[in-house]
Amino acid sequence: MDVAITPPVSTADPFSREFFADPFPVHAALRDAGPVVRLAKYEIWAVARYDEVHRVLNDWETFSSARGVGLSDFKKEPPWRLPSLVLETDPPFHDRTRKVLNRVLSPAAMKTLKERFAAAADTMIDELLGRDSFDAVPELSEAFPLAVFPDAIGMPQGHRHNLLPYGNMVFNSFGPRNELFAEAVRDAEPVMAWVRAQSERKNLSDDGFGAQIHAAVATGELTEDEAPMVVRSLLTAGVDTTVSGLGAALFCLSRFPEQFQKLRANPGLARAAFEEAVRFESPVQTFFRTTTRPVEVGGFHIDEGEKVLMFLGAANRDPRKWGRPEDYDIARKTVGHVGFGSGVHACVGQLLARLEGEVVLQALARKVAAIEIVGEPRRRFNNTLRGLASLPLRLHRTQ
Ligand code: OVM
Repeated sequence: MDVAITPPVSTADPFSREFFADPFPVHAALRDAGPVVRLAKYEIWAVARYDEVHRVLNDWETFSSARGVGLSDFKKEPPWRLPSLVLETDPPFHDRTRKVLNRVLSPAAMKTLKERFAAAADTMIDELLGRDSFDAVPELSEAFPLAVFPDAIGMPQGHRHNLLPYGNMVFNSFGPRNELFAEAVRDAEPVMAWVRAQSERKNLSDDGFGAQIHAAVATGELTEDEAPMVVRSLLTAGVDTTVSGLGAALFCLSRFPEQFQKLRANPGLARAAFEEAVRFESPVQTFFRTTTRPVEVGGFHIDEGEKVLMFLGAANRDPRKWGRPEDYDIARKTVGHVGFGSGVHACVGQLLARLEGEVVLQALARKVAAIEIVGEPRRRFNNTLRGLASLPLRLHRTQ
């Protein structure tokens, strides 16, 4: 006899301002409700436990990205922008693009950037040490990626701040068509044409990531129409994410001074301290998949063509997986965290993100004795990203 098992249902809205202000009680409730939960408000499925999030991320054949990794199902409504050739695709088509990006963002490529990035971080921290106090969001977590990443791409000078409203818009677009999205579209409207122009070969230097992507046309790996689209992926995914990641690390190290002192004692922990901040805050909070077949998850039946929301941030603090998940601990074994995703779509820029995090935290560890929060930190709400609008800091110089 078939027994209809009704799945747990939640009325939570994970795209509301109340949720963004404090997502953690809702994360816990969703994890505790069951291995999958029905979100009544959006008529979708959600997974918030580590095991299920990891499973969904690692079964691309069942949980597809090609119908969009946001709430919108590309099969039911036309995509609002041309779909990404890497994010919003499945193998084997995905792998073609991914191979090019893997090469451009490879360990070997990172080696050539490391010294330059480290020098830029040292200069920036030296400058900030000369100030009484400053807002670490615009002046460090935004300023650093904007100082190094467009150069690495080979973009022309000027207007680089335009990348921020553009990224903010795209990351909001993965959620519902709420007020946050509408606002972000209004903010990004004036920079859309500029962003498109930045992806063209003629506007890129001969020695950056951009030129390397365009070079994949000559090898037959990409078509002429595809190359600017792949550059677009870098411009979209490479700034706001690392801004949120650096902000997360700075916020952690200023809230947990004993952890900063551990880092000062051993600056070699800079990379680990950044990684733990990515687990702890999960700058990218959520992505969706769409089921390609009927599937069972944790004993519950999900039909074909269903949207499944993955709470990366909840998985990264699941007590079923992590000891003392609410502690920011730079000595923690963070291996397995899903802050950069997992599986075939795992963040292709994660080595670049880690390099940026490492050099900034190394500079802090070497030059700064204490990080003081001197004003009220404010969050920036986004349908996908968890980040800050403001973090007023004072840096105390190492004697
Ligand atoms: C892209 C893209 C956009 C946003 C995020 C992302 C996290 C990729 O256009 O390919 O990955």
